[in-house]
Amino acid sequence: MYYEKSVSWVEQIVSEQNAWRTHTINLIASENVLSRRARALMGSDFVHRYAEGHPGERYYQGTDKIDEIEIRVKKHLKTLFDCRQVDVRPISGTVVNDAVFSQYIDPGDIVLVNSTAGGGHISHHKVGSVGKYTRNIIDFPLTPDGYHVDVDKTIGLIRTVHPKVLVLGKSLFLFPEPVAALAEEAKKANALIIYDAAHVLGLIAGKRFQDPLGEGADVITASTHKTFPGSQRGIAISNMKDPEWRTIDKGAFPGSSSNHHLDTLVPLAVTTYEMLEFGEAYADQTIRNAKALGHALSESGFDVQAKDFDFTESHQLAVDVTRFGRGDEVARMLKDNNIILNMNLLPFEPLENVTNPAGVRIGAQEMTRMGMKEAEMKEIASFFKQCLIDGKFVGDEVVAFRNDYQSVHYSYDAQQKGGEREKGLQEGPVSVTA
Ligand code: DSN
Repeated sequence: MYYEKSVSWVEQIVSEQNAWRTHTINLIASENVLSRRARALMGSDFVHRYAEGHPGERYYQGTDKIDEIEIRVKKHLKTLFDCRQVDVRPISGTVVNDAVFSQYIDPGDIVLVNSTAGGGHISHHKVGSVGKYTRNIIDFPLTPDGYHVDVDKTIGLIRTVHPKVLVLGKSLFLFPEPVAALAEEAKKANALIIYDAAHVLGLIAGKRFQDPLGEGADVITASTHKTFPGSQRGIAISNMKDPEWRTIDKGAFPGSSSNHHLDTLVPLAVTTYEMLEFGEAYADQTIRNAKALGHALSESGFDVQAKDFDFTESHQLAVDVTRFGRGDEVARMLKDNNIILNMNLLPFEPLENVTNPAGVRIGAQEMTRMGMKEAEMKEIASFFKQCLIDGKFVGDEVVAFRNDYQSVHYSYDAQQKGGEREKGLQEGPVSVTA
């Protein structure tokens, strides 16, 4: 019988993780860090509690305080995204996708999505959420560079197959989607445009990416913890009017979640303030950093994708690493040097390569939030070169480098100095009212 006599090993592992990941160069494009002020609110009494439905119409007593937080965070999110409707109850990006897909996709419906190799998220595919509702899933045609939807071919496809839904947005997401170019044709075909903004929500909030609703998308789904540097949850955003929005509301509850994990809603309220106040500067620097890293890696001899398009307009880069091995091997080599990223299929690769693809994906958002700028991106590119091209171990240098970047910028943390931060948790400026 497996039975360890103490739980201290759990505490030990958590403390090792904290020490390790605060001293690694974190380039996973789907992650970010909470500010100290947001994180300090986790683990409150809300971690024990339940709430279903909407504030004021709950199925449990004792929800007065979370009701107040939920009402106010939604108001602030509506200000941030300049929209009519927000649902903060889905507990992740995939859960919010399922909440929306379940309401709009019926057996036999045709749905256009980004292919897996073209960057599409697993929830958009046959084995994911869309596949639970229909098998008729067609990939958007791509332009020869592989990183853009081919608009003319897609318009032809819409006219021929009459899709019910277009799912734009993806996980390997270097450039804006052609929402405006497809919106008119989608409308003529009576097709709904769902825009999965999980990766770029923080860039949209910071007004440095496209404006999907303004360009004609019907609903945005997203997680709240990639470029949007919040707690791990999901969100739906739209300008639909109430009767239509009620469909998505039902998809969120009771359709895809009941209690919505109140402990993680609380820090989201703080992150929303941070994005209202510092979001534009953060989004701007994130994209500058991604571009700077793309240039520096390319100059060092790496095959950074989409060179003809200046590598990226988002937080991400894609690199073909086949010169050094497969993506999984290269990601492991970098991890052994304290540089953390993930392997990724590149456009037009066969799906069989999913566990040993040609590429790796890089995200600049977390290191941007830790205060790094273009100069630091050059240093990161140099670590890549030393490790992968020169075959040197740079793990200790990476730890020493990262030691200088330990506070979260674009947040209230950054306004307080050193030991003042903890005290500051109670005191930072709050300039937006509910
Ligand atoms: N698959 C995750 C990613 O893009 O990393 C998102 O769920």
